[in-house]
Amino acid sequence: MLAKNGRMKIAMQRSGRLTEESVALLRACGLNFEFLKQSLYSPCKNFDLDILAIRDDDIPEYVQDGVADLGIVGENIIKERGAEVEVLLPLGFGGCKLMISVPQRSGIRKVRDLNGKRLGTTYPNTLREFLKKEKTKAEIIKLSGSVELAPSLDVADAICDIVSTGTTAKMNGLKVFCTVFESQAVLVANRAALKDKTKRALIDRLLIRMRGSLDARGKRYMMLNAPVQSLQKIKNIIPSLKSPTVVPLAEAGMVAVHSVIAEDVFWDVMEKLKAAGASGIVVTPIETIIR
Ligand code: PRT
Ligand code: ZN
Repeated sequence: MLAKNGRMKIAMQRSGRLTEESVALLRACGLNFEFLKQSLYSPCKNFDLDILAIRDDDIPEYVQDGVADLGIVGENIIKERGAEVEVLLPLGFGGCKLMISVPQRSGIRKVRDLNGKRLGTTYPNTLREFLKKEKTKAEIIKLSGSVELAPSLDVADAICDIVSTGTTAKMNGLKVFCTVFESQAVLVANRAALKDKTKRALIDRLLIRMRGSLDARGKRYMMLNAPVQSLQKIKNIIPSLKSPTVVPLAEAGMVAVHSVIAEDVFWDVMEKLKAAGASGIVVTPIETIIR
C-alpha cells in the first residue's frame, strides 16, 4: 500500500560519503527536489517520491521494515546488518573494501596466522562469517569507531575496517593484507513494496531512469563527417563503433557518422580519425541512454 499521501519514500545518507552522489543520481533521473540536510524529508516536485535523509546505518532496517520503500546504501552496511531487502541495482559509487590490516612489523602474513589473535572491528558479523569460511579462530573485539587505533592501544592485534585509498591504514602504521568484502553503493527495495502493483510501477520507472543515467556515465556522443571510402578505416579505429549511425550528406560521397564513444578513449583516437579523413568532429555529453 502506498503511504496515505500516495507517495513513496527513498532513504539516503543525510551527510557523508554517499550523500553527494546519491543526490546527483536522483537529479540525473530528472527528479526535481530541494535537498536540505537539516530536514528529514525532501519531497520531489515532479515524482511521487519523498527523500528521507538519515544515517546510513539506519537505512537497511528502515527499508526492511517498510519505513522507506527504497534506499541507497553501501553493500557493506546491508551485509553487516543482515537486512532482508532486495538489492535492485549497483550504483557504481561509494566503492570500498572491508579489509584486515595488521601492524607493519607484525608477523601475521596469511589469514590462518590470525588464529588466536584479537581482531578489532565495527563489522563483527561480516568478519565472523569470513573467519568461519577461512576456518580461522580469532577473537572478535567489537569496536564502535576509530578502529585504526586499536593495535597501537593494544586493544587488538589486527583490525578489520573499510579501506578505500589505504591512507588511514598507512598513517596508523598498518598494512592491509586481505579483503573480507568488496562494496559499493546499491539501490535496495522493501520486499513488500516490490509486490505492490502501484509501487512496483513507480520503482520500475525510477529503475529505467537510473540505469539510463548510469549507462551514460563515462560516455560521449560523437558526430563526424567523412568520405564514404574512409568509413571502414574509421570503424576500425574506434572499437566501440560497431554499429554507428551513418547518414548521407548533401555533398556527394560524404557521410556523417554518429556514435557513442567512451570518453577515456576519445582523445587518443581523435588524431587517428582526422588522419583517416574525418572532419567536423563534434563530441557532446550524454545525459541518459535508454535501451
Ligand atoms: O553519519 P553516518 O552514519 O551516515 O556516516 P558514516 O560516517 O557511518 O559513513 P561514511 O559517510 O564514512 O561512509 C558511508 C559509506 O561510504 C560506507 O558505509 C561505505 O559504504 C562507503 N565508503 C567508501 C567508505 C569509505 N569509502 C571509507 N573510506 N566508508 C568509510 N570509509 C572510512 C573507513 O572507515 C576508514 O576510517 O575511511 C577510512 C579509510 O579510508 P582510506 O581512504 O584512508 O583508506
Ligand atoms: Zn554510519
